[in-house]
Order: sequence, then C-alpha cells, then structure tokens
Amino acid sequence: MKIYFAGSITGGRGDKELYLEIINLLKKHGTVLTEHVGAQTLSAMGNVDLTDEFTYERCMNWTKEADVIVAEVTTPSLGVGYEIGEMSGIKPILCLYRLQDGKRVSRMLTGNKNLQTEKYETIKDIETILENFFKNFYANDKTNLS
Ligand code: 6IA
Repeated sequence: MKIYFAGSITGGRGDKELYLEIINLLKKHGTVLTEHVGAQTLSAMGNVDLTDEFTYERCMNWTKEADVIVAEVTTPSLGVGYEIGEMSGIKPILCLYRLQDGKRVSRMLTGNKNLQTEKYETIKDIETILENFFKNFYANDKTNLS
C-alpha cells in the first residue's frame, strides 16, 4: 500500500507536529511516499535547494504512484488543494479536518462526492478514521477483483 500524505507547506506550518503524528499512524498501513511533509525542520519558505519544476514533477509522479491520498486540510494550502483536485475521481482520497473558530473547510472539498471528508477532534479519532478508511479500501478492492 503506497500512501501519499498531503499537508500544508507554503500555506503554513502550524500543524507540522500533527502531520508527523499522522504520518506515523499511516506507516502502520503502508509506505508513506511523502514523509518530508512532516519534517519538523521544514519551514513555509522551504529549506531545500530543489527547483520548483523538480518539486512539482516529483509530487505529481508520487500522486500517480500512490494507491490512496490522505490529506490534512485544516490549514488551507493551494498545493494540497491542487493535489486533491488532480486526483479527484481517480484514486480514493481522504481529507481530515478539525473545526476552528470562525473558519470552515472549503465547500470545494466537502461538496465533492469523490472525496471522503472526515472531521476529527483528537489523534485517537484520526486513528479510528484511518482504520475504517483502509478497511473499506481493501473491502472494495476485493469486490473489484471478484
Ligand atoms: O502550497 P503548499 O506548499 O502548502 O503545498 C503543499 C503540498 O504540496 C504538500 O502536500 C506537498 O506534497 C506538496 N509540496 C509543496 N512544496 C513541496 C516541497 N518543497 N517538497 C515536496 N512537496 C511539496 C520542497 C521542500 C521539501 C524537499 C522538503
């Protein structure tokens, strides 16, 4: 199982510790292609000397290679939205978010029937959501094979 984890980089790194926790949970279910999203040293300005083109191409290749996309969307990010849009209807996509005062998640996500959007409050909630998501993935996979 190859998992593409998407989380905000340029959009803001306020949830970087949470991203790392989610990546560690995801590792129980498969290989996470994008562990750098949880790097605690990575700032919103980016601190690695890669060209924009290389970064874009590599991300798009990984989204194509992945079996599923899991995105944390509480912090709005153009890149995460773009990745979700590109893969919508092509691969299973799970979007995780928590409610924040005075803000709501974009209706472009919650209104898209191709996406599974799940609200959480605690990391324990995320653990349960992930277990159900992967259970459904394998159940659907069996249905497709038979
Ligand atoms: O617009 P944003 O930068 O917030 O978009 C974040 C999303 O785009 C993440 O889900 C990443 O998959 C992808 N992304 C954006 N910038 C990078 C990046 N920068 N590297 C990899 N994925 C990126 C270079 C730093 C990295 C080598 C540590």
